Amino acid sequence: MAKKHTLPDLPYDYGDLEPVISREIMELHHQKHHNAYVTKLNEALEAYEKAEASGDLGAMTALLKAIKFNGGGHINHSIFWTNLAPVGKGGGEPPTGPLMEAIVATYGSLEALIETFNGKAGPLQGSGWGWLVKWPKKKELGIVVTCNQDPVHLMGGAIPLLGIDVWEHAYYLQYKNARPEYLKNIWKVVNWKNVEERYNNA
Ligand code: MN3
Repeated sequence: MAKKHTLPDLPYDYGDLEPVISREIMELHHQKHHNAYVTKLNEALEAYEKAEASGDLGAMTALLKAIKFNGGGHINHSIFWTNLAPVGKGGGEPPTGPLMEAIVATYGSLEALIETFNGKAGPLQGSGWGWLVKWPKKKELGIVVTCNQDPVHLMGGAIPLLGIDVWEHAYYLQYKNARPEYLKNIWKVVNWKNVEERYNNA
């Protein structure tokens, strides 16, 4: 029996990221969107297990797309929630230590990193994510965008440090079509301590 995946609790309350992200967005995003990825992932994995048991290769291959999309959605949102923190509880407090040194070495400053990141994630066509990653071999930082719910590790084994959801469901109720405004504000609630932990463990 395949392991059932479950919706993780948020490490803060739904309204705690206000005014940067509204309670309404956080509730819908976590309870409806992320929850749907988890439910559909479990359904697809169960169907895959049945298809595998009967040796139905056609059915197995047909399920891979759903596993990638919903599994990616579960992976990405599970990272995203921990990448954020309320103001006064770490949100927006700049990184320190080896991560900050790597940011300065690669981008010159935190402000320059943010500018580069927003310059890539802002114009992304359709739905997707912006990512700060660590490349596995050179151990350098990088900024990439992914489409839909593709998990970022599929890009050459990139190790996700910080993911910003730029699907419209992440901002539309509050920012309407102004994705750049959402991207300008989101840094006020980025939990750099969490990004640092991911960097140090990568
Ligand atoms: Mn989302």
